[in-house]
Amino acid sequence: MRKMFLAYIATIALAGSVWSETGKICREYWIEHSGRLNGVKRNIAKAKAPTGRDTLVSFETVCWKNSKKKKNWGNKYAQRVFGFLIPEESGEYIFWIASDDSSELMLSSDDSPANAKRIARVDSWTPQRKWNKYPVQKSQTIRLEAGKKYYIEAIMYEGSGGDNLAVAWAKNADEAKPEIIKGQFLSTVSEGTPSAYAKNK
Ligand SMILES: [Ca+2]
Repeated sequence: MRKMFLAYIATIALAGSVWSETGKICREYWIEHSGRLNGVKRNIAKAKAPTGRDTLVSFETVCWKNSKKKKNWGNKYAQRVFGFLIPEESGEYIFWIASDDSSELMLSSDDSPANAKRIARVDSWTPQRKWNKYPVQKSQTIRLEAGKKYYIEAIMYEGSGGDNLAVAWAKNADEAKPEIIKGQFLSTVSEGTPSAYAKNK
């Protein structure tokens, strides 16, 4: 009986952890998307159900540099990548976003999506992991505290041709070396957590 009870508790814990795991970040995508980036914001504001959801092990969605089979994910789609950023070290940080087609990166001052502000963007498109095509891809310097949870969210849309999305960061003193944010600094959110764009900012 005790064994059964423990198994039952373990099942509950497992079910509850699907959308709240460290080492990963959530992605939602809409296929047959139209309306560029404003269309993505409308999807979110109107709670349009995504075509699908998955999780990523770093803040990057297409990895054709590592796999010839994944050169492009698709055409006419939109996506948002969202979760918590949990730095291991306090300090001054800089963020970058690279994407094809356009994108925005939002970062909160705490774990609430409502306090997120846009810190970087791509208005047209960039090659994958190309951090310096436009000055607006790079954020201002932002102070982060070790162990604190910060809500982070990127939105992006793809029309046609190549597609990619990645977010990098670096300590201020190390700004010549942007690194894609690894899963160890990321965590998924609980199901039902609102988007930073829920109020169509
Ligand atoms: Ca494209």
